[in-house]
Amino acid sequence: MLKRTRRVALGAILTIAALAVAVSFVSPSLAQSKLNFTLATSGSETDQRSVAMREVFAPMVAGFADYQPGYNGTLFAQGTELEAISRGNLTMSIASAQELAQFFPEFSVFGGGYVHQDAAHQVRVFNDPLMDPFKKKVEDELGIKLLSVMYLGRRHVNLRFPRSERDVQTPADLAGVNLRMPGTDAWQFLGKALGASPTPMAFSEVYTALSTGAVDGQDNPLPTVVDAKFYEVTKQIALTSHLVDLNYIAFSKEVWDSLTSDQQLTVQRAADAAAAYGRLKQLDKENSLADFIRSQGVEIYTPDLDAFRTHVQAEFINSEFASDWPAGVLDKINALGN
Ligand code: KDO
Repeated sequence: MLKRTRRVALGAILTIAALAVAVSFVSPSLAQSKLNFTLATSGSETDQRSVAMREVFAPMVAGFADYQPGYNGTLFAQGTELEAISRGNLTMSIASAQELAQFFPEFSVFGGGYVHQDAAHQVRVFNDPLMDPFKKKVEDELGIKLLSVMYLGRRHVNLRFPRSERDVQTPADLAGVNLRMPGTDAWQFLGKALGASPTPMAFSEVYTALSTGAVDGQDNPLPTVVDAKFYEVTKQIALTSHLVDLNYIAFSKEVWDSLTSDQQLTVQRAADAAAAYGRLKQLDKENSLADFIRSQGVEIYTPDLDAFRTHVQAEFINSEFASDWPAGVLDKINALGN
């Protein structure tokens, strides 16, 4: 009797052990059946585009994909993300038009000074048929889908010098100013068109470069000045609004093609929802941060905007960049403005 009980108990233990082994084999493969969407950005975790992707995009795709973001350029350095997606090493990035212009020079039109007028204009341009050949080329030749357009904001000139040392009213007042700009040709040209001497540098290095005086200034929207704490190491902001800046949500075409049509629809909706949410948050911050920045000892003022607009637009129109813009595209963009 005792023998039989022991046999039954042993049997039960073996069955449980076998089940445990089976489960331990099954669970990893179940976990793997969910996709991993990696995203690389040089933005911080608290940047509104990052927040929007984490709080809006990620939950919407959670049924079939885990969202895995890498902030502050830790997954891939700024400017190398598109190549990483193209090679199959990354799913997504938050890409600038100037980065795309490295592969397709015509994209420099979307990074041209005083081209977009505001956030709504960016959206109209992105959704207009004028974008179709641009999107198609990126898809066909780089294997990347541009899902949606995110709003970064109006870029302004932000300098280490107090205004008493350098009052920036016109482009001539930026002569000799060593202005950090992101590191592609189209970005560098924007710095030159502003009248400054541009220096290429990754976003993650800007704070230190400002604090040590390796550069005289940088350009970014007010929310970025606050998020990256540039107000700690600068003394003035001239509200040049020289670029209403955008980023595209770039997505691997290879991964896209592996999705079901329902999943594709969900990813597209999630990207649009995140972009819309981030845009509203960023606009809100842009409209409310000036007082805080001033309270930190940074003077904020409006320079001669006509002088900047006229100069920067003429520089672009007469540049080699403009010769890459498809005929009539600037007129179409302008026609979508206010
Ligand atoms: C920057 O390097 O100044 C910039 O603002 C350029 C943008 O296109 C974008 O890459 C942004 O940095 C990063 O996302 C960090 O905010």
